[in-house]
Amino acid sequence: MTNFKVGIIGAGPSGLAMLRAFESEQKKGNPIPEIKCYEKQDNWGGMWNYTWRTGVGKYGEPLHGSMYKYLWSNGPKECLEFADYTFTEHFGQPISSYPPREVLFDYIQGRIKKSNARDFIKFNTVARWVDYLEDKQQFRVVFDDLQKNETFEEYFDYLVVGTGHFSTPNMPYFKGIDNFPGAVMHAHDFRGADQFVNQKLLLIGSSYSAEDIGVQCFKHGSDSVTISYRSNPIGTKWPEGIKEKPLVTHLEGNTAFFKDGTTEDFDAVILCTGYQHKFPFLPDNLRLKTKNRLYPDNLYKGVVFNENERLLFLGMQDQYYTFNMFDTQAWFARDYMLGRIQIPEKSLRDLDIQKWMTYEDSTITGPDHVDFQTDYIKDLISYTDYPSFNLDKVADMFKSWLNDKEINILNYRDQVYTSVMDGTQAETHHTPWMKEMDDSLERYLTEEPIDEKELDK
Ligand code: FAD
Ligand code: NA0
Repeated sequence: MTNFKVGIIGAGPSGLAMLRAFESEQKKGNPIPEIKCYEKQDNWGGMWNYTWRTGVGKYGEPLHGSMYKYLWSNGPKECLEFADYTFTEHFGQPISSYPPREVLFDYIQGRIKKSNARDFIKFNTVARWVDYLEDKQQFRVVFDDLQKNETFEEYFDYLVVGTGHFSTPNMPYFKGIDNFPGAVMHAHDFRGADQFVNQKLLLIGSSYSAEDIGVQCFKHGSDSVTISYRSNPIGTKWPEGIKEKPLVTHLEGNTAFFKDGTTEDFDAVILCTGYQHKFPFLPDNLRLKTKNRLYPDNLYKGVVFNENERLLFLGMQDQYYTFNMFDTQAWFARDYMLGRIQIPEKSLRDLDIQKWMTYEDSTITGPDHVDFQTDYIKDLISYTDYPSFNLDKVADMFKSWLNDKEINILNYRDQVYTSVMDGTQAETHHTPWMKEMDDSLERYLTEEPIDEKELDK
């Protein structure tokens, strides 16, 4: 049956994947349900829709964006490529394996612009509250139209939440940080290295944000970067100017004290301490409660909320795979909503979730995590007609990416990979990443290498 109504919250890569999944069904001539997507920003693309703002947006809503200037993909694009829309189809020529943000944003838009997806999206509209009405078996969702400053409500048979989970900072307290005289911010509010040129930086946390913000600030001229870890160091071979230290115990003035008994003075502190899964529009009984992990609890197949099977979540996992994983989830969600995939009763779903969580607990290394997520996607793909692709080869690319970063954190973005979708061999970028200071789409697509002599001046 298709005479039901689906609400999608968020038009980032996950929400757009959901729209695309239904569109591909419609293109086959099959009926689809009534769909409406609500996005609080004024454009689609989620995280990839860069904003200069921090704190709140123009309508006073907590700001979604955590991306910053000079952000280049941190994994090979060949690992995130859509199976039904390749980079070569979009750009008409081979490009490098690690494009900057604007180029990836352009790619995301390319696929969706070919459809009529925009007609289904209401922008500048924030989901405020959701109730599940047992008698009607429907969700009542209260929205605010931010432009008109008006509240309204809609009813849906299924609700798909694609609101991301890298927007609400996890902000731990360190004694003395209140009196630190320099800038203190979370990675969520970092908008580029410019303000940190010639500064001594302390980054707390040891994952992607610390690694990437640290390397970017080093590249753009910070004096020094010290990364302070709680559990494990990142452990790569750092160039002179970047180092890792155990956790900060406290600060006095601009001096940080570390667990190993050392001290160091800093000009600025950036908390790269991760994000919280936060759903202020969902009541307790519908809320996904999880840390950033590969298999969040309570989600059957990583998608269907186990306490209410009409509530679906996309993209809530920690991510090696991104765009193509969101696609496989969206295709699964679509076929489930269309009644093509029957899910088992709750106790059996619990067992399946437990099986995956136990598997995740047995993983230790980066390559283990890659294998885990590869297996997860293979499982999802087996249920739908999402175009299958060579996931083992993608897993191999992820593993060599991990290795490339260990060998040289400053030039891993100069490596090139081959698309498993269409066999296109990526081109070496015209300028080595460490020397390329301009991350615009225009500059990226020019053939001109930078003038090395100019750089040496
Ligand atoms: P998001 O992109 O976060 O989109 C969620 C959308 O939901 C947003 O548009 C938001 O405005 C909307 N929304 C939220 N709440 C509401 C509400 N209440 N009502 C209405 N709308 C709402 N991935 C990669 O593959 N490669 C990278 O190089 C990479 N770099 C990253 C760098 C940073 C700094 C961060 C934080 C993430 C990065 N990622 C990267 C991961 C990134 O999160 C995913 O690529 C992708 O954006 C996730 O898509 P999503 O749609 O699930 O969430
Ligand atoms: P992320 O690095 O922002 O990436 C998000 C980190 O915070 C862990 O190291 C954790 O340590 C540490 N931490 C948490 N609480 C702490 C505390 N109280 N004291 C000290 N350290 C603390 O977050 P996480 O969750 O990976 O790590 C948290 C996403 O952003 C990633 O998916 C990544 O893909 C994306 N991203 C991408 C890019 C680019 O593509 C750049 C930045 C971010 P511990 O002890 O728990 O290990 C370029």
